[in-house]
Amino acid sequence: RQPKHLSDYAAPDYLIETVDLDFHLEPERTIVHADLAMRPNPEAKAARPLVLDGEGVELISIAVDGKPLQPDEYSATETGLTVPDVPTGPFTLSLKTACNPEANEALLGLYRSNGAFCTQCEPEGFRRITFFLDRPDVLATYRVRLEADKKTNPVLLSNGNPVERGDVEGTDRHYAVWEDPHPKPSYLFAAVAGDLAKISDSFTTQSGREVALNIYVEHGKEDRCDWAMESLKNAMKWDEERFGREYDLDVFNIVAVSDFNMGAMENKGLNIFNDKLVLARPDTASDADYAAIEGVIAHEYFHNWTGNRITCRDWFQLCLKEGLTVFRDQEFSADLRAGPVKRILDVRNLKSRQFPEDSGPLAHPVRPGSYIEINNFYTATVYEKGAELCRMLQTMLGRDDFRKGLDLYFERHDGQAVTVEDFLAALADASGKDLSEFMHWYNQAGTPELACSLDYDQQSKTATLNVSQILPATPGQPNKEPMPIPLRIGLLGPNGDDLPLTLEDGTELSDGLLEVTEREQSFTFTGIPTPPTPSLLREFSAPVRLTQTIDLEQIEFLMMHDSDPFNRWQAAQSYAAKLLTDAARDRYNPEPVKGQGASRLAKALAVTANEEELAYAYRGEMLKLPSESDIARELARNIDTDAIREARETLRETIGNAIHADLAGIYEELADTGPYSPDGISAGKRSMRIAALDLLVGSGKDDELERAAAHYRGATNMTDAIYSLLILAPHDDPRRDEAMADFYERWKDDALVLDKWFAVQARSARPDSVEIVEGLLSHPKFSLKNPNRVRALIGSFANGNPTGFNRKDGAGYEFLAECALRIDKFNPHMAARLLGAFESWRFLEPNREAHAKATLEGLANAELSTDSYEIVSKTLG
Ligand code: B3K
Ligand code: ZN
Repeated sequence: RQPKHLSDYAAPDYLIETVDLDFHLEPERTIVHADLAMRPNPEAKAARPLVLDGEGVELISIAVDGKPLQPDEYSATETGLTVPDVPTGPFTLSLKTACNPEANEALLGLYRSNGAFCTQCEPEGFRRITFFLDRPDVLATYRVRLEADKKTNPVLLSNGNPVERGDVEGTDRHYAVWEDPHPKPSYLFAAVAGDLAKISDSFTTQSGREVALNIYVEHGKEDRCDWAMESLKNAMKWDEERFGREYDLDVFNIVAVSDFNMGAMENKGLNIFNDKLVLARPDTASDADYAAIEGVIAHEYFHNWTGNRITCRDWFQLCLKEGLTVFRDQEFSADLRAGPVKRILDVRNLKSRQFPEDSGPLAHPVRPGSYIEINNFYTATVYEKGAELCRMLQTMLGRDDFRKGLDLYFERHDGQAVTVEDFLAALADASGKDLSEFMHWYNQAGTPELACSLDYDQQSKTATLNVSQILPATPGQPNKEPMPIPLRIGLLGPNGDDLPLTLEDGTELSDGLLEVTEREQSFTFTGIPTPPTPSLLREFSAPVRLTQTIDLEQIEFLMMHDSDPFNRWQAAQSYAAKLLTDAARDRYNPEPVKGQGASRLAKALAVTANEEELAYAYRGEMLKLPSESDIARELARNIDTDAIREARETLRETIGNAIHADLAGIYEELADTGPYSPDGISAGKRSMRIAALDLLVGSGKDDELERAAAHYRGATNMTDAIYSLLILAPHDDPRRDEAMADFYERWKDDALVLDKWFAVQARSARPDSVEIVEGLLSHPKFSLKNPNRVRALIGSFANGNPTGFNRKDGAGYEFLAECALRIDKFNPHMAARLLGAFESWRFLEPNREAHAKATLEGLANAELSTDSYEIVSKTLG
């Protein structure tokens, strides 16, 4: 349980040039022969013993250059293999090992999902397959032979291109050989064997390479693959056009499995997916599912260049591939769909998942300086904040220079394992911009606060924007250096138009982009005839918390006029958040969410919702109130989740009644969306209509609850079905029970859809939520062993039901702790993830805080895996 430190990085003592693997696949005892062509690393200091990583691997035999080693010539343990004496030049290490896929419930290394063999190696799973230098800076080419029973495993897949296949004479077995010409680290290794169905297509790259595309799924799911295939082809084309990146093998295979710890994995030429992120049919997947599939298919594909061709030197550099690849998939989705709406969704996601992490006990830099268990660092900070850093770089360099910088990065480092410094050096060299200060963004944790105020001077007709950056202390980092912050702004004149921005020195800011570099800085704009309304942090140009002296009237003005769609939406959110926090602070006070401010907000929302030039999806976002966790974050301290909910429900009621006619009009007008299509416009209509329905039901009128019930009954696609079910779920009403039962009956044998049924109940805010969720643990369809089901029930409860999880009596905390302890015994990775839900416990009101603390202390005294130990001990602080 000792932390590892970035500052201790040392190059590997040995290198592996080629890897030859031969798998004899058997569910309970798989034998692996590995021939590793090795040599001492010329960059390493002195000759040292060869130490390979291993975890739970049984060593059967070992030889060096064909000569078997005697037991006193090596030592094999639970955690590795040491050979004190190896040749000083190149040599071949041959290993014969065994592992048990069937018993592998951690789902790392080689395991079984629904009767198929599959693998998950990132970050350190390969060492569960054989002994190896299981670190990302050891790159080798692989040749893999898979042999298995032919009847139960007609499909045999690994990385790279297929080179040979045939029957093993005189047996029921067959084999396939795969070769991957691109050197890769072990974490990108993958193998799959099983009885799977496939759908195929092809793609011709810009240079004319014909690539065979296959998606493998469990039998019976072939009719749910079209969207993933279309998304893949779109991603391949987009990466050529936007970043000049072409695919580099003859085949690209995707396999969807039902037991998977996370979303998907970018193994070279053989992406393995959680089936949730592949399978979609209009009646089984919602618009959000379709969008997620599109985004993740693209994300994993984009890794082929950002992650695979150029990989990370060590796991501290994880953001190098993840932040950049998330940025790329965000840009892809924004280009395919309404861009501003995608930005809104991404920022909302960042604020709801990354901001709390960055302000809590688990805060860490985008490039962490230390970790105990690297699996705990696949975080919103590394991914989503990491993506924001790439976005800021693009903003500051401009799109063209950013592209040039990436081109140089690919040219310089293809085939290498590199660092964040290498990435920034390429961008700096290509653009001529000094990026040395930007490194602080990677090394300093915490969300900067950008405190802004605008002074207007009537005499000189100037407006001065005063900015200070406040860098909060985070664990282990009390003091911080100022960072370069791209701040995009506009100043609105009295009619709502943007005023020209001229700085004192005469510089015209055509794009409104300022660069804040100091702790305190002022920018003076000349020729401003009357006091302007500032629109700051347009497009959310930096991942900061903006605070400014601005009154409700100005916010309302921005809500009506801001030419920046992001800030226009942000204004509506800020307005609502102000009312909601005023109502929920200290003790619940209904005035702000019932009074004049609330009616003004309602009217402004109605105006925007009726603006036909705006995209449906955008208007839908406008109609969504800040979530309960958004409000909690705004309050920042002394959080009472019941008061927050009451405030939000009251505002929903006020708005639902105040603009009832507008909402009902929208609802009716958008009734006919035609046959289902996942495209942005159709999805936008559904989203806007459901947002209107949500507010209508919020009005509290029985007619409106009936409307929601009818919506459910009339649904012809999963989007309409699941959102109306969500709206009905908290109500004590026979129509709710009916809908819930109907959904169950219809989908009880479809795992992915049934997950939604579990999730809806887990998320629904009711006084008895804890008991409901506890009861569902014993439902015959529930299993702790399937990660999707665990996330659907336990994860949705802990992260999507703030009042239930934070119930006053502490029962929600106890429930989560018990579940996590049970799961920790066999899948530590999953358990540690769930425990992340405690990250904001210190901001709760004293009574809840005490309950959470007691639960965490109980956990700390239990027997925990390293994964969970790291989360619990750091959370307690
Ligand atoms: N690189 C994988 C994540 C691996 C997570 C390991 N705990 C998927 C992705 O980010 O694309
Ligand atoms: Zn990724």
